[in-house]
Amino acid sequence: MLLGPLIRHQTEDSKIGMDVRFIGHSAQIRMSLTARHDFGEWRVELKPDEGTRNVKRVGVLGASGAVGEVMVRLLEQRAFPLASVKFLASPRSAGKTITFAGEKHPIIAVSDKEFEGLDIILSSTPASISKETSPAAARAGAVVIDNSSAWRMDPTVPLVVPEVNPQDIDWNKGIIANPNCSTIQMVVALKPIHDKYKIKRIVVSTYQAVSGAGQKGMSELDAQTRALIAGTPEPAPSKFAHPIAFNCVAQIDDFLDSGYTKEEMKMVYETRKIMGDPAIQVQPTCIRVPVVNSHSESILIECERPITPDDARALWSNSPGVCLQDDFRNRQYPDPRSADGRDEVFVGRIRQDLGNPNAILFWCVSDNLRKGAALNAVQIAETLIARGL
Ligand code: 2RA
Repeated sequence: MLLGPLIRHQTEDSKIGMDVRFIGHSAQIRMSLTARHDFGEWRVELKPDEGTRNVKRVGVLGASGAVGEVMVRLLEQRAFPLASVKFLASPRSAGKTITFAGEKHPIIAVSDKEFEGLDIILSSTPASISKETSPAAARAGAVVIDNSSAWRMDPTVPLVVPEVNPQDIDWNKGIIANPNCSTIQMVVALKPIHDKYKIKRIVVSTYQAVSGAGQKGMSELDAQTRALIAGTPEPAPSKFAHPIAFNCVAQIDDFLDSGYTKEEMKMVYETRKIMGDPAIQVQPTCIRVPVVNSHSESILIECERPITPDDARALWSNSPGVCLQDDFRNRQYPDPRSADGRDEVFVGRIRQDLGNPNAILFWCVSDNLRKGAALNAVQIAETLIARGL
C-alpha cells in the first residue's frame, strides 16, 4: 500500500459522523482512504483521490512474459496515472511475484472474476488465450489493449499506432489491437511521408531479433552461440526452423500456400488497416537474424510524385516517434544494439532510388519489445486517457 502522510482531516456533523481522509501518492499512484464513522460503525473506502485526474485501475495480463515484463517497467517509468495495478498470468506463473514501485506484488492466476473493477488491461498472451480472455475482460467493463494477433484484422476492433491513427481508438468496443512489431516501426516512419507524398508501394525486408520469439527465442540463440564457441554439441532448434546462432533464418511464423509467411502477410494487411489505405502495396520478406533485441528493416517506398532524400529528412526531423540518424560521412546510421531500450523509431541510410525519382530507400530500426509491443500498448492506453475515454 502506498499511502502517505495524513494531510487532511475533516470533521462533519459530529452527531452524524466523521470523515478522516488520508491522501497518499508516489510517482505512480495517488489514492485517498476515507474512513467514515457513521452511527457507531466505521466504513473505510479506498479510491483514486479527487485531486487526481482520470487515474485508472490497470491490469497487466501475461505480466511474466518478455513483453509483459517491459509493460510493467514502462508503467513504472512513465508515471502512468494508476489508481491501482494488478498482475495476471497463466496459472503456471501464479504465485511468483513482481516488484513494482519498490513493492512486491503477487502474480494472480487469470480468471474472469479477476477482470472485475479494472479500467484498462494491457494483455500479452498467445492469440488462442486472447480469444477467450479479451472478450471476457471487455464484458467486465475494461478496455483491453491486446498484443496478440487474435483481433488485429477484426473489422470491429481498431488496430492502433498512436503516431498514425489515434482517432481509431474512439470507436473501440472494449478491445483495441496492438499491431505486430515489424508493422509498427514501419508505419511510424511511413506516416509523415504518406501524408505528403502518398505512398503507392512498399518493398520491405526485415532483420528480426530473436526477442520477437519471446524468452525461449532469446535462450535458444544464447545456448547455441555458447555451444558453438565452446565446441560442445549445439542444442537443436526448437523455437526456430533452423539454427539461429551465426545464421539467418528466412522464415518467421508459418508458411501459407502462396509461399509468403504469416509474419509477412501481417505487414501487408496491418499496414493497410492502420494507414486507412486499402490500395497501398506492400511486398515483404521477413528474416530472423541472430540479434537479441530490436528489429531492423530495409525499406523502399514508391510515391505518387517525386520525393528526394532531403524531402524525407525534412519530414522525419520533425515527426513524432522518429529519430533521424542519417550522416553516412560520419558513419551515423541506426543499429539494433544502439536502439535496444530506446523508445524511438530510428531512420537512416536514406537514398534516392537509382532509377525512379518517386522512390527512396532507407534503413529503419526500433526496439521490438518497446515500440514494437509494450510501449505502443502503453501509449495506446495513454492516448485513450488523453482522449477522455
Ligand atoms: C516476431 N513479429 O518477431 C514477431 C513477434 N510479434 O517473431
